[in-house]
Amino acid sequence: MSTPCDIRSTCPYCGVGCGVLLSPDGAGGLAVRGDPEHPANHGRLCSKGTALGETLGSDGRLLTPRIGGQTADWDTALNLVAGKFTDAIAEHGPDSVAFYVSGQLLTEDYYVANKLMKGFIGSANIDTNSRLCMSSTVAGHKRAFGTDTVPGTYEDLDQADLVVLVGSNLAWCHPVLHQRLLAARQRRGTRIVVIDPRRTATCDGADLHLALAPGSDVALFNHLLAEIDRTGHVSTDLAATVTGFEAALAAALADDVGVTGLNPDDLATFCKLWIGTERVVTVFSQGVNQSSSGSDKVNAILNCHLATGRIGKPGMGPFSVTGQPNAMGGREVGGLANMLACHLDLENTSHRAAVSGFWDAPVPLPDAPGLKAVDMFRAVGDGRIKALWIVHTNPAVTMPDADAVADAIAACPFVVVSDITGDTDTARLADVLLPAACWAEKSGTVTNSDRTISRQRAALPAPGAARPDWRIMAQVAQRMGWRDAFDWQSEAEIFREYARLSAVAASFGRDFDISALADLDEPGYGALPPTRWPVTGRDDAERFFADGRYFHPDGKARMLPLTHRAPAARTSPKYPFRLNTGRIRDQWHTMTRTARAPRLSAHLGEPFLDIHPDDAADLNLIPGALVTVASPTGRTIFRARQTDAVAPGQVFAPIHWTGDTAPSARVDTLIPAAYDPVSGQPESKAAVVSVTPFRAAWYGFAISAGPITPDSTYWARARTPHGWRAELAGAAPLGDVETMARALFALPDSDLQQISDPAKGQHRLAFHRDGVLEAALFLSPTPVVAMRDYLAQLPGTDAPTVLSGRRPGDQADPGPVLCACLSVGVNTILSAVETGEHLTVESIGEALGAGTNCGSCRPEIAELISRARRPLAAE
Ligand SMILES: Nc1nc2c(c(=O)[nH]1)N[C@H]1C(S)=C(S)[C@@H](COP(=O)(O)OP(=O)(O)OC[C@H]3O[C@@H](n4cnc5c(=O)[nH]c(N)nc54)[C@H](O)[C@@H]3O)O[C@H]1N2
Ligand SMILES: Nc1nc2c(c(=O)[nH]1)N[C@H]1C(S)=C(S)[C@@H](COP(=O)(O)OP(=O)(O)OC[C@H]3O[C@@H](n4cnc5c(=O)[nH]c(N)nc54)[C@H](O)[C@@H]3O)O[C@H]1N2
Ligand code: SF4
Ligand SMILES: [Mo]
Repeated sequence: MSTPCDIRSTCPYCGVGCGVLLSPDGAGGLAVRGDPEHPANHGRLCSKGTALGETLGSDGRLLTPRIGGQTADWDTALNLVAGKFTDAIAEHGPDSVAFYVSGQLLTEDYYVANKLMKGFIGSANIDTNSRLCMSSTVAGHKRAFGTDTVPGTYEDLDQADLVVLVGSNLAWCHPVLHQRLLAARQRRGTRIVVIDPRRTATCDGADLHLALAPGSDVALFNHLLAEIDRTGHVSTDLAATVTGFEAALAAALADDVGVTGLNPDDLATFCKLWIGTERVVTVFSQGVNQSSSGSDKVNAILNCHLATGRIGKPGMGPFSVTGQPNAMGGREVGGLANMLACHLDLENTSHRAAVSGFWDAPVPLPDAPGLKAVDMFRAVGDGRIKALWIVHTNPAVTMPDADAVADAIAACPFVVVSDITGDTDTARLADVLLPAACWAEKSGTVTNSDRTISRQRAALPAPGAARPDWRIMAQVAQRMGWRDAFDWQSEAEIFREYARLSAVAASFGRDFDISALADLDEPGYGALPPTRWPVTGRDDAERFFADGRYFHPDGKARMLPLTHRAPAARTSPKYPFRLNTGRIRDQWHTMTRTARAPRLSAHLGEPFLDIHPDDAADLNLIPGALVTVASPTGRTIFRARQTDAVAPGQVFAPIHWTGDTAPSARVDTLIPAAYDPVSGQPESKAAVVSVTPFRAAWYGFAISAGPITPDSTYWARARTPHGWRAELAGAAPLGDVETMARALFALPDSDLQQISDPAKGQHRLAFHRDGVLEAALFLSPTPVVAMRDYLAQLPGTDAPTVLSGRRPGDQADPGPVLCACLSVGVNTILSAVETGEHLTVESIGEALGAGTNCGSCRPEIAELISRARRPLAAE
């Protein structure tokens, strides 16, 4: 139940778009609960949503504008930005400036950015991190349907009999949706197939996991199409609704499913399941999009749904799940360099004329696409872009060839970054930093994966001088001379203008139409409930494509002839491993928010490289070893984790660590800037690398109540409820350990307790003040063995036995945290399993609470139980 002081808003992380209830605690904090009335989550939240309240506070926030590192007032900063952009445009033309924005912006923010660049500056050089995320899906949808229409809804997952997850780790990346799918499976026995080169938490309990060769999805779905035809399952309505079948089938028949590396039995099982199940939803995500053949992968999936007519009906269809909270809204509002607002086309003269007239634009709208992300940063690098504004994204970490991108930003004559913190790898390179209000302080709308528009509502005042992104951009636009066109007083005004523009788009027969919301007054906008578009005020169709009509001029969908292409980078003796990258359960991208919540770092607190045990044996890796990973573009160091979840020859690393958290583990420094020729989306999951043992002269583990500032060759740090923890390693021999430790913790005169065995290279140091532990450091020539999670709790206590590195004998060690919501450790769960009384996930939940909140650790609990029971079964 909500209480009168609850503010309804939307989670600012993933595209599931869960509703949250926020109640300010009066001290700058917020209590956060799931909104039982929101159609996306019905009250549920995942670990990240649950911990939202812990990510707030003015600590670490950017509180004022900064120019060249110095605090400045808003007037000075806005005038400088407006002046520099105006000068660049006057001297070098409109295409000499660029905006790089984000799928995490609110629709109102996005609308302002797009209107300013395309309508008033007159350039299409606005692109967004959605280029790295959704652009292959946009291209695939437009090719097949004529517009970027997502036909799927969450209810389809409730109603399907088979759900195929392609390149999607739904359990970790869309956890609430995954739980919803598992609940449907409980009710109706939904079958689940996972198609992913890697075994993930999503595979747990799936009926089938197809560990296909990286990049081979087109060949797999071509095979399925051929089988659909061979078994006589092509839709009888095909001729009336679809063109291109013959050519698509011919190309499919000519393709070679052998490149998938899948065995014939699994292939047959998959085809039989898919073809034999009318209600099939094929969910896809970054394993599909982030590929040099990403658009073809999307169309290969759409081909199968179009051929069978399994689209536009309950419980079936292709369904691209969006990543960021407003990835979908950004597509609607035209945030990409190759589109206009409201799904109108930049290349279409009448579309341009209509939008130009609506905006009363002072210059002609650009008639060709602007620079897409990779090319944009190349243009920054070679000096074509004179002024760049980066809003709500961290490209120095997340763009492929990230070191080159950072160098390009550093060399650009004028760079503005709008962020909530000045401490990101990108913000550090800016000439001007502008403090943005964050999600809990701003107001606007977002659209989730199933086209539901939800309100984000401000629950807290913005700290310091921070302002909402739309206002900052509108104020710059006004100072560039366009006072009236950017003179909104509220988000609701922007939304109304946008809704009116959608009526213009609808007059061209486009899908995106929210014109019935154009008259929303302030209270109406304030109270807007979650609303799935279209919202035309007429009899809106229940779902798109139910009538077999698509948005190409002839009203028919297109099937495309497709052929498998291998990933752009080829393995070689120098780079023998294929590097896959992706997300972990409890962190969000570059961690500027999630790393502030200690419990979210408890699950996986250090960057890692997953490598198959056979490969690890070939490399003579010891347990806990660090490895150097090199590619043609960069070099990194990761902790190796040996696991058969990855196939031999493949390795996997997470994307989240940065210069601030683990500078030698920025994975995008390894990724080449290869991209899909149609969508421009980079191939973020198929780099080639070498892996070699990192020859550490020493390893270290540190805990501290205050910040830890290492400067060793390798380090990774994370917050804990009691301060910080860090993993360290050095290539050069240790010098004076006391000097090193005092500098590491900035504790020049605390009391030192030390146990050293210099001959063995073992050192343990603890610093106390007035009997209270401030910090401790463990050093060893081999990976440090210590009860890390236990030690991390000690700063701030008297901790008399800290130097033993372990818990006093009579207390059990809970082990690494598995359930982040309720802080339950692996050993605690294992002990419960060993009693023999708790052998199911449910029973563990009843006994320990683990897995009962967000549920996203349930697959890992199940895995623990089955691992612990295996020896028993073998007896
Ligand atoms: N916890 C968490 N959740 C998030 C995010 C986050 O940062 N953290 N970010 C959000 C965002 S922006 C996005 S875009 C989504 C992404 O959500 P997902 O796409 O589900 O996540 P990823 O981990 O990037 O990649 C998914 C899977 O693709 C697989 N894959 C790699 N190559 C191939 C291939 O060639 N074929 C196939 N079929 N699969 C392949 C990988 O092994 C990986 O398991 O997550 C959203 N949710
Ligand atoms: N190798 C590899 N690379 C990838 C991917 C991958 O799977 N593999 N995935 C790609 C994908 S799908 C995505 S979406 C990108 C994500 O990559 P990014 O968008 O670059 O990563 P974020 O950490 O989300 O960056 C958001 C920034 O906005 C700031 N911020 C937070 N709130 C606000 C606000 O309200 N206003 C403003 N102005 N700033 C704010 C944050 O502090 C942070 O610096 O990474 C891509 N890169
Ligand atoms: S699934 Fe988690 S991260 Fe995604 S919107 Fe819901 S609570 Fe937020
Ligand atoms: Mo994304």
